[in-house]
Amino acid sequence: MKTIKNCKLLNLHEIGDYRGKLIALEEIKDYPFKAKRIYYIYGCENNIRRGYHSHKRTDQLLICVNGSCKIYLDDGMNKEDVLLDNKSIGLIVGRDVWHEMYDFSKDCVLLVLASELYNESDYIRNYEDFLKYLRNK
Ligand code: T46
Repeated sequence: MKTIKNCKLLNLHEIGDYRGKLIALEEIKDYPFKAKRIYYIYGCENNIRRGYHSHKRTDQLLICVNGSCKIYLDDGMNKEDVLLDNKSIGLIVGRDVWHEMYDFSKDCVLLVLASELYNESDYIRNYEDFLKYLRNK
């Protein structure tokens, strides 16, 4: 993965034995914030695109716990598309990163751990406003 500000891929520690696998996520230790909120996205058609926003204060960990999808990231300078198709890989999408989710497989379940409670005023949903916000920071 190229350098996108506030973003990185995490290898999540798998605990496996003959019964199957388990991944445990402890705040700070396994991902770099405390999660106040968890949500998941599923039932998405392959041709839809979600997201189209950045966050002012919220940091998030995205894990595709079933199926696959792609995440488009843009920090105002660099842009990258990341494929999530592995339950033991997490993607940190920090604040100030424009992101879009697309190319969902039918069975995709995208789990998200978020550092803040839901607050619509934390979203920037217009791309020009996003660039302006970054310039004025
Ligand atoms: C993000 C990406 C990865 C709530 O009421 N509570 C919540 O916690 C969330 C996440 C959403 N909502 C409401 C707000 C909207 O009326 O659910 C509706 C759909 O949300 P949105 O259009 O923002 O969904 P996505 O898939 O475009 O974006 C979501 C998250 O909102 C966003 O923070 O980073 O997933």
